[in-house]
Amino acid sequence: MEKAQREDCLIHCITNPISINQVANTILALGARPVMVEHPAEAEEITSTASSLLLNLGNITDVRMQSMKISLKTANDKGIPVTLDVCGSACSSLRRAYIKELLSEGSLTVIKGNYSEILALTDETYSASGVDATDNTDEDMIKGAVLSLAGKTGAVIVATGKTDLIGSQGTVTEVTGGTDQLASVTGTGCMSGAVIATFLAREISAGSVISACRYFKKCGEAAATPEGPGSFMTALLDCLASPKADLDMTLYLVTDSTGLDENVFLGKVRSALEGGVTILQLREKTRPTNEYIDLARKVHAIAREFGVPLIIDDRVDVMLAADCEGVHVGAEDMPVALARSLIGRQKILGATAKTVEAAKKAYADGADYLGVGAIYPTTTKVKTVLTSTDTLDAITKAVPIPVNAIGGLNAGNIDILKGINISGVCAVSAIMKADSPKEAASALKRAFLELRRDT
Ligand code: TZP
Ligand code: MG
Repeated sequence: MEKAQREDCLIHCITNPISINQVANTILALGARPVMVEHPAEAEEITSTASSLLLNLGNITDVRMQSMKISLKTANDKGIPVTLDVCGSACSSLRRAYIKELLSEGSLTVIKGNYSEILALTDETYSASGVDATDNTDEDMIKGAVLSLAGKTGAVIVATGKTDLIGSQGTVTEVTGGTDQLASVTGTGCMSGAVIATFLAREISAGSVISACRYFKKCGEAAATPEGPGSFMTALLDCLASPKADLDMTLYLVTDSTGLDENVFLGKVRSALEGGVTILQLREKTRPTNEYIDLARKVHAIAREFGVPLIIDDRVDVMLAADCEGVHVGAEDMPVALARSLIGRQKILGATAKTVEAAKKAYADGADYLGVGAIYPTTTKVKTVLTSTDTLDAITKAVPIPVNAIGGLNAGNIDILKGINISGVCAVSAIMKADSPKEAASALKRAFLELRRDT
């Protein structure tokens, strides 16, 4: 299926009343449109106009059971992805029997439940009381259940827990992170199902499901608050709505495709992401606009598999055309305030600053983060001057947004940054010119994390 535009994505949800509002708000936060319809006489009509169908068995009723079957058939006929949240399957034989019926009548894209709920679908003897996850279940046992269910049903299986386990075609991917606070409010499991259904509306793939799980965990982490569960839920929705919320500046790769064949270049980017790059910037100085947009789309697809935001260097138009997460501007590019007014509040806006004054102005004009350098002389083609570590230090103290260092940095020379409150390091050649961008990225990340720990 063609990847749908955000505003085109209608997500039909047949879900429970406990969390219906949170589920609808989650979908809205992701830029898609929720429709919560459960009358059997409306099910076919509504599903046929949707980009994705979410079925959630929480607090199930006869009416919803009837509608779900109608909507499943409609979705299957029209090639619309179906996410089944098997909420409560561990505590209800009615639900387990119903899931079997659904599986015999149609096909599911994703089956999602907590560890107990997934286990209950493969082990007839397993049962639990209540709908909450029991995280003390053996992870290897869950992996086995995930693989066997994936094999039997052809669906991507998502078992959520401290580590999400996503099974598809013989492999299990682990997604770690998140926060215990996700269990402090009701409905977060249903919300994660909504995130999966919404991601599937844009792209039907196991990678899309993995990205959804990563995104939800990152938003949970970013929303964690000592205030308590009420504030956490509010923050969680805010985080889901903004790609900035989970901005991880630890390892910022700025690309350089000079002299590289496109496939080699994309391979290097993928390898770097495998090595732990947390934010990516596509930097193209001479490429014609149409080719820049085309390449941005390709790089964006790869970055999304890793849940990493893609920032476009200099070009607001290219960023908007490829619907990337943000743009980075330097002193000779579009002014920060103007860029902000063109891209709106949600997109990430980065700026280069070489003085405290420029940093303060960029912050006041709407920058979300700053790149500061060159710290060392650089071999990468760039118009820059050296920035002292004293200036870098002063900038981190002058603005409340993340500040990254850039310029000639590699795993062996970042000790110079010790004691300075930067959020991460940026690199071009240390990663792009390495034989293994994966190893170079992972070494640089490790070096920075060690430096931060020792600071
Ligand atoms: N801005 C300041 S230095 C620089 C940019 C884009 C290039 C950094 O490249 P490298 O290869 O990491 O020194
Ligand atoms: Mg620039």
